[in-house]
Amino acid sequence: MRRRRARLLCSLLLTVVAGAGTAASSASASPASPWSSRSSSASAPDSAAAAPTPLDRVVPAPASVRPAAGSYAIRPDTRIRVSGSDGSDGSARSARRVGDYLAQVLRPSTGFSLPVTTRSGDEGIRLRLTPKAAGARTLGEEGYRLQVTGRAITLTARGSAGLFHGVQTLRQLLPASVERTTRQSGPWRVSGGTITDVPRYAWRGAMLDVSRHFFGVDQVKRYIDQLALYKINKLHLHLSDDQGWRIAIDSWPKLASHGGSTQVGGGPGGYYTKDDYREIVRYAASRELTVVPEIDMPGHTNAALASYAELNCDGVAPPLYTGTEVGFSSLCVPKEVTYDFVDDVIRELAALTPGPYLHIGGDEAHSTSHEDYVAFMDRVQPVVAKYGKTVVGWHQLTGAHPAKGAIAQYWGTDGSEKEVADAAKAGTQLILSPANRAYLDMKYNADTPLGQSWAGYVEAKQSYDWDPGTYIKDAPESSVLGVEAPLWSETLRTSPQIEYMAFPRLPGIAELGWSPASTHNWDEYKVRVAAQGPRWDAMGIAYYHSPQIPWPNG
Ligand code: TNX
Repeated sequence: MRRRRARLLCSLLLTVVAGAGTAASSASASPASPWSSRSSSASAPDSAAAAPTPLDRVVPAPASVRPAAGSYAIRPDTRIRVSGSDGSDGSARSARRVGDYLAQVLRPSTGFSLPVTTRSGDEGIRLRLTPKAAGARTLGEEGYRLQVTGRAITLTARGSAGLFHGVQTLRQLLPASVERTTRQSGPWRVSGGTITDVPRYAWRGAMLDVSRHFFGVDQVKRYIDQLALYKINKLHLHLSDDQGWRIAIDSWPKLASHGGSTQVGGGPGGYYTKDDYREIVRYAASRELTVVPEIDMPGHTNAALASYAELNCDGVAPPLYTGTEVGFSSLCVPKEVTYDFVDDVIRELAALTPGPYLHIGGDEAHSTSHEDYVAFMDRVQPVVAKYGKTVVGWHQLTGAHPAKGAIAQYWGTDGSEKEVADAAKAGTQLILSPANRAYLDMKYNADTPLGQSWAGYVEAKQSYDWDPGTYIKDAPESSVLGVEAPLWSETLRTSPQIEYMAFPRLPGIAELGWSPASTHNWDEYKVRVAAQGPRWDAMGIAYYHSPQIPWPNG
């Protein structure tokens, strides 16, 4: 009964979202938007009054948890003590940056001043970045240790990413109301004990399709903040497709000005200036995410073909496209100008991108012959290397000749593709995004008002319950670099719509990427993810109330 009411409420809310224009979807609009479930959960029992959250009630599940007696309470006079190593490795600055971030999270809801200080002390919240400490060696760049006693919370890491991920764990150990932006009553207690945590995989990605519908910088930042909560470390931006070219390229200006001028359904579209893109990269880095830009080629290129007639084999520019069909466009493989274009685009994009990866797409090239596809990839992959980047491509690349070091992103469903396994055996690393598990744009069920269903319905359990290490038949487990959750935007226009599709599935994919396989257990996971619901309410995240998950607030 409660569930049915929750579902009804959900679909009502969705009707509101579906009708909301893009203006209502900017980051700043969210906390106060009619979407936020703040008011509905304000009357829920205050979880802060209950026992503090057990140390293992965290998503992704930590690698090791040792509970101990007692707890630490953040108080009005608590300080955040940051320290780096004595050397000039920048660790002191990084520790301060993470300390400032933690303070920003905690100050509004606690109402405490929480000064960030480099003064040492054996009490308070202590963030220690010790790149060379012997005891920290096993933590790697992304791992952390969180020790909680009655006197102090001590977070130790070797890299700023580890410290930052540890802060995300600490947030989840505090009452959900800590995420609110107005003063709450507390108390702010954290259970005693030690968490030692390292990721299973190096690649824990999320992809946002900004081509089918364009999302502005603030919307992307809002999503970055949500990804960071679950220790996602790659933001893959699908920057071009048939419906829109979304990044300014100086040497081919019409790509953005014309190719970016519309979107699915014929709206105004948009594109990132180079400064916009730099700002996204900077913000992502401040949340320990690396941006992976994608220019999809040789198919999915109508927006480019519409912008420059010479890129077409017949020399005629097609009209802009605002539908949702795929597979009808192709760059002209035999023409030399195609490679001038590709070189210029990759050069400018590589120069803007500090991360080591550049994604060249390569999926659904149904209008390119196999021979042309192979010839195109043989010419284009070395261009990516020439500009100092590592090739990432959709797994169709494994049907051509993946360059040495190239990474293939798997988006099939059952893991049976022989060419993918063969490439993996020959050294190609794999990112797993099986469409019937990891695609966040698939409908949850027949009633989901957004999304697609070509890979089936993907409920929360279906999305979580698989093993990336063994998913591709006959691929060595060591070839798996990690996982990624793509969010295609044919049906999505607003931040609440992004959130409805991403939550609760995204945290499940994040857990597959982070947590040891030994922790994998749906019945335990569903309880941990249920505890995220009140946090999402507090943050104004418009999530899907999956009936498979025992939400504490219905
Ligand atoms: C397949 S997955 C696509 C996209 C669509 C998506 C919709 C992949 C590499 N290509 O072009 O947007 O399905 O679910």
